[in-house]
Amino acid sequence: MTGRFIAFEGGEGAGKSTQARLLAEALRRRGVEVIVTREPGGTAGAEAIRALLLSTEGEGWGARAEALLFAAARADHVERLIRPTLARGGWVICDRFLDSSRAYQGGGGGLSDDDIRTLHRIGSEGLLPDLTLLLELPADEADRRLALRDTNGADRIGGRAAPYHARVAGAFRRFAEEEPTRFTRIDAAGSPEAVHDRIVAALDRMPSP
Ligand code: T5A
Repeated sequence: MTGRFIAFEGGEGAGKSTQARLLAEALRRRGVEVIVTREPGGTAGAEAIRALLLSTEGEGWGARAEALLFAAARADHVERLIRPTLARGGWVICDRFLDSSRAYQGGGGGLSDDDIRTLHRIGSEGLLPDLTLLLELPADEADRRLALRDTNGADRIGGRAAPYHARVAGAFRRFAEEEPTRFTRIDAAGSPEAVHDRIVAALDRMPSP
């Protein structure tokens, strides 16, 4: 038996980490073995790459180097954590996955979708989640939540200008319209509990393997 792979996607501050945690707790109450992990990160190597990507020190990375680093972090994460967990029947909840690279390095950074998908094919053999939950929240509400939390400022990518993040949001919307069966759109407004209930309803509609 293989486990199930669920990814949370969406813009900054939409509530992905909060909802990943709440969903894991709900699944554990149902007796499911589940891990919560994140991108970039999740393994020692990928966390090291995360630090390189998100640090605000130094001059940062060009769009191509950035895309390669995200793909390298994902390759390590898939090989060392995600695939082994699924193979032993565990569930994986991942805070961001491939579609973040498509939205940020593609939509935001200008790389082609074909190039991002090629990097993913090489790095991670094209692995895709069984369910991708796209959390959608108006930018002003996300900004309000982040202002309350990030009193020390944003990381290198989160701190990019509003037009960059508008392109990211537009890209996520386009992906969901293009692949309505792969993406489940979740209204991320309201209390954490209300959003969680929408997610559990979406999960319960997911076909059995
Ligand atoms: N990136 C990542 C790429 O460019 N390419 C890639 O391929 C990948 C994988 C990752 C950065 O890297 C980029 C995208 C990002 O810029 P990150 O630190 O993981 O950096 O940042 P995010 O994924 O954006 O995560 P955040 O932590 O900023 O936002 P979340 O997880 O969406 O939101 P969360 O749950 O932390 O909530 C934010 C705040 O709002 C509160 C929370 O308590 C928290 O304070 N909150 C709510 N408040 C009111 N109502 C609700 N319903 C709330 N839900 C949460």
